[in-house]
Parts: sequence; C-alpha cells; structure tokens
Amino acid sequence: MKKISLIIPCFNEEDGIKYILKSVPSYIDEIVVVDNNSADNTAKVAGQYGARVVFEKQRGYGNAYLSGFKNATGEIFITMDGDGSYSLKDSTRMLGYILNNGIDFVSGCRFPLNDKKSMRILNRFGNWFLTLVFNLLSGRNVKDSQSGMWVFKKEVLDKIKLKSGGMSLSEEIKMEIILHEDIKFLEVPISYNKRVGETKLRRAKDGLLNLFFLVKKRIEIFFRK
Ligand SMILES: Nc1nc2c(ncn2[C@@H]2O[C@H](COP(=O)(O)OP(=O)(O)OP(=O)(O)O)[C@@H](O)[C@H]2O)c(=O)[nH]1
Ligand SMILES: [Mg+2]
Repeated sequence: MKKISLIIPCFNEEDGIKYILKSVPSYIDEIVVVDNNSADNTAKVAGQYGARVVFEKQRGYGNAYLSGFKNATGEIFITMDGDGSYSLKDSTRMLGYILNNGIDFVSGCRFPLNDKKSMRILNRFGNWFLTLVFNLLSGRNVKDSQSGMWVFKKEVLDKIKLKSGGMSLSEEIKMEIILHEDIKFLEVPISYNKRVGETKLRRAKDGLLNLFFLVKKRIEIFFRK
C-alpha cells in the first residue's frame, strides 16, 4: 500500500481544521497542516488532532501548498481547504482512480453544487468565467478550474513547474497537468458545503489576479515547448 499524505493550507482556521480532523479515514498515513502565520489556535488544534504542523511565514494559498508539498512524505497527496467545505468521503473514491485506474491526478469538480448555498452567487460567476478562460486557453474542457480538492501521485510534481504563491496555484497546477502529455488527468464530481469560519478569499482582487495569471501561465507553457 502506498503512503498517503493529507495536506491542508490554513490561515486562521481553528474551527474548520477541528471539523475536518475529527474524522479522518484510516488509510491516511500523515496529516500535514501548513499554518500561514495564523493568529488563532490553528496550529495547536491541528497538533491535538494528530497533524504535523508546518509553519510557512510567507502568506498565501500557493506558498502554503508549496511548503506542504516539500514537507509531506507520502507517495500520494490529498489536498483540501482547512474550512470544512470539502469532504474526506470524496477522497476515498478519488483515491480509487489513482490506485486502480492508472490516473495520475484527480481533481474534484464542485459543479453542479449539491447545495446552492455553499457558494455565493458572485463566486459562482467568477468560477464559471475563470473556467471558461481556462478552457479557451488550454483547448481542454474542465468543469472546475478553481477547485481545491485534488488527489495525486507526488511524482507528478517533478514533471511540472509551480510558481504561484497565491490563490492562482489551483488553476496553475491544473493547467500544468492538463497540458502535460505524460500525466493522466481526471475530473470527478465532489460535494461542496458551506465553509466553517471566515472566508480568506479577496473576491475581486483574487479573481483578477487569477485571470491575469492564467494568461501569463499559458504563454509561459507555450514558449517552454
Ligand atoms: N486566501 C488565503 N488562504 C490561505 C492563506 N494561507 C492559507 N490559506 C488557506 O487556503 C484555503 C483557501 O482559502 P478560502 O478562504 O477557503 O478560499 P475559498 O475556498 O476560495 O473561499 P470560500 O468559499 O469562502 O471558502 C483555506 O484553508 C485558507 O485557510 C492565505 O494567505 N490566503
Ligand atoms: Mg474554502
């Protein structure tokens, strides 16, 4: 059996992380919580629930993940937000595609939403628009370019280049994977629930940054080949 790491980036998510870590499936061998200088008890709570806490001083979703990827020791990584919006029940099915179907990277797709209240309408529009641009630029057809739940073989990280320190890491990893000929990508439906705690998303700013990042990234990959 392969070693499996659950990696969770957290900025002030003491309630969310507790909610997630209360019930972790037994097939998860290691929990890595990346604490992005939280001012609350995120690190303490994560430690109490069996996580290894990695501290990342540089703020940002991407910076937190890049640090988590470096520190996790598993052969398969599972990722999710620290806010309880994603469910570990879905990771079991996602893992199956990695172990039994030769897939390298499984990305969770939240749409259509199981609960319309789980995502605000402007966020839904932003997701739709960014995914449209993602597909126009990549020539592929993903349904959720911004989803934060992935299950993948660690080895894929050696084949791609990740740079984003911010929210755009989510679309960056998918763009890198989907345009790589040797990596098998699959999107599967997952549930999405109302988050625990306060949002960290700066909707307009992160949305625009993600839009510019997509264009920059596509140009960079084009000239790499
Ligand atoms: N935005 C942001 N998130 C961070 C940072 N460091 C860690 N995170 C974590 O990254 C995850 C994503 O942030 P969220 O606030 O959930 O963003 P979102 O999922 O787009 O928005 P919601 O639908 O409100 O959950 C959370 O677990 C954060 O705690 C950071 O510096 N900035
Ligand atoms: Mg979230």
